[in-house]
This record gives sequence, C-alpha cells and structure tokens, in this order.
Amino acid sequence: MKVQQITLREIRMPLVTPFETSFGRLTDRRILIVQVESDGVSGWGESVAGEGPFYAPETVETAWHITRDFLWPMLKGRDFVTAADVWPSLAPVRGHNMAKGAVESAIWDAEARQKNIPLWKLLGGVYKEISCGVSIGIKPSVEELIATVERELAAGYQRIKIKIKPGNDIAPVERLRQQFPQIRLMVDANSAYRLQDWPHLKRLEAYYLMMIEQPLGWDDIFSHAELQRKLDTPICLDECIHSEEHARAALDLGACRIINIKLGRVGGYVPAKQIHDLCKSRQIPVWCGGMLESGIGRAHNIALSTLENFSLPGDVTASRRYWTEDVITPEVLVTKNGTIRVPDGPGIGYEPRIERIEAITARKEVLR
Ligand code: OSB
Ligand code: MG
Repeated sequence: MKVQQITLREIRMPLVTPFETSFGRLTDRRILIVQVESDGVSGWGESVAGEGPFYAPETVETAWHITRDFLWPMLKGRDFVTAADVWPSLAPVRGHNMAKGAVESAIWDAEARQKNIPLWKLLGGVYKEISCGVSIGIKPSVEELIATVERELAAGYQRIKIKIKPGNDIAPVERLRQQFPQIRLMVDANSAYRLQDWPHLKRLEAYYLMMIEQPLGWDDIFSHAELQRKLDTPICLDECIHSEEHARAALDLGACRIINIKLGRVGGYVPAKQIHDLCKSRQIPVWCGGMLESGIGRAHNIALSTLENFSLPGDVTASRRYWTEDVITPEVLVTKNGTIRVPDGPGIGYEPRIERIEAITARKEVLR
C-alpha cells in the first residue's frame, strides 16, 4: 500500500466540563487529526499531543511540524506490504511518538478499510465488548466529586479513577471509600509526587485501591521501583512507558504491576502490541488509557482494547462525557453494564463526519 497524500487538520472542541489534573486545567481542546489517502481509501488518525508540553513533551505544534517535515518525507512514495511496516520505517525519528502514532494508526485504518474488515480483527482482537472505567478530574469540592462518581456509577461504568495531587489526595479518597465501600477505585497522580513522599502515599493503602497510577516523575522508572517495594498497592505506569524497552525495564526492575497503554504515547499499534504481548507473557495486565480524544482517537482506543491482555477496564468512555457533538457517526455509546460494543464496520468502525470536522477546523494543510 502507498500513501498518496496526508491532510493535517487542527480542530477545536470545547469540553462539556473542564478537566483538571495535577498538571493543569483544560476547558477547550486543540486536536490534530490526520487523514491519509491510500489507494483510493481514506484512513483516519488522531494525535494525542496536548495544547502544552505538560503531560508529555509533545504539543500540537511539534506533532504538526514533525509530521509535515520528517514523517511525511519518509513515507512519501514508499510501498508498504502492510501498515505494520510503517512504524519501523519511521524509526530514524527519535521520540515524537504522538506524531508517529497518529499517522501510523491512520494507515492501519486505511488498510482495514481496503480489506473491508474491522480494524480490531486486523489487529487480532478477541473481545466483542470492552469494559469501561472513567477518569474523573480534580473537582472544586469533595461534594462535587461524590456527585460525579454517583452519576458515573449510575451510568454503569465499572471502575472509578480520580485524579489526585498533593493537598488533594487522602481526603477525597477517604470520603469516596466511606460513601462507596465496594467500588473498584484507583487514583492517578500524573507525576505529582517525589520518592520522599512515600510515607504519605503509603496512607492511601488504607483505602484498598486497585492501583496508583504514575505517582512519580514522568521519565523516572527507577524511583517507581523503589516506591513499589514500599507499597502493597500495585503501581500502574502511564507517562514513563514510551516503548517496549521501557516496559521491559519497568517490569524487570519491579517498577509497576500494571501498565496503561496509550497508542500515542508509544507511537502506534506496532509498539502498543509489543508492549501488550510482553505484559501478557509476564502475566501483567494492561488497560487502555485515554487522552480526552475526539471520536476518531476514541474509536482507535476501542479497537486496541480488543486485544486479549486488555483485561482491566480502560479510560475509554462515551462521546457525550466530553463532547456535545462528536466528529464521528454514530457517537460512542456505553451500555448500562459499562461496556462498549465493538463495531463491526470496516476500519475503526465509525464514520468521520467530514462536514462537522471541516466546520471546526482552525487550520489545514495537505501534504503531497
Ligand atoms: O493520565 O490518563 C491520564 C487525560 C489527559 C492527560 C492524561 C490523562 C488523562 C486522563 C483522561 O486520565 C482519560 C480520558 O480520556 O477519559
Ligand atoms: Mg494517567
């Protein structure tokens, strides 16, 4: 398969409610959408690069620059046997996984559409329905947090993750546990703590959390190993894991017992599957993380979540939790049991709404 053209679009989407993490508060999203043309078929991908370099070093601007000036020249004119050959061909570019992941996943979508099969089947997925949890941002008050958790549980979601930061951690977790003694509960610190905070983090163990996600430095696997030795609660790594090599290091060092996989953070389906397979061989469960994606990224997360070792509920949720109007049809829906039924249409299984996308496009560039 050849890629004849790539269209880059930056779309703007206001969030239904602001999303606050230990690294910032977000009200509107800027999202880079990638449309590839391959042998008469369009494939779609989404970069999870943020508005600023606060979750990871990449931004919308860097992803645009790297895609236009480096990735596209490496792909142009090449003939790939399958989308799986794309990722190794981008290896000369170091890092910039969010740029790579958007392009690579779009080409996987194109291949599945050319073969007229669902992407999840092309990937070797096994689940027809995936389990969903929610990620809840830091709220102005514990009352508001409790009300939000109540609403998400009523909607059927199978596990609750709340964002924490120093000064906003033990108290909300304690209150949630009093109110909901039975739920599957976890926290995500987005790298807000230091290793010397370990006695404080240890206090969270009173509330039998499923896991503590990314408590320490975004690129500090080593300190997580020391922290995990001090905790009984499993650590889940997110920010730290950019490749199969990182996953191997983390597991060999004992830095975590669970890994969150995000397509964009690792650079696409090929590295995501490598990490998935490695974890499976070590009996380490994985789950699919989310990055406040539009429907296109959401659809890719659903496809990825069908791989066998995605055995814990992911942060993959209904479109309407984030958007009044999504860019795909149908929108992503969640069942009363907190699951998403995996679509059977070709490619990502949802159709991009091109007029809607065009209407919210702030800039566009066609690479030929
Ligand atoms: O750490 O998982 C994270 C959103 C933006 C950046 C980082 C993270 C998140 C989330 C949101 O937790 C998950 C979602 O998309 O629902
Ligand atoms: Mg996280």
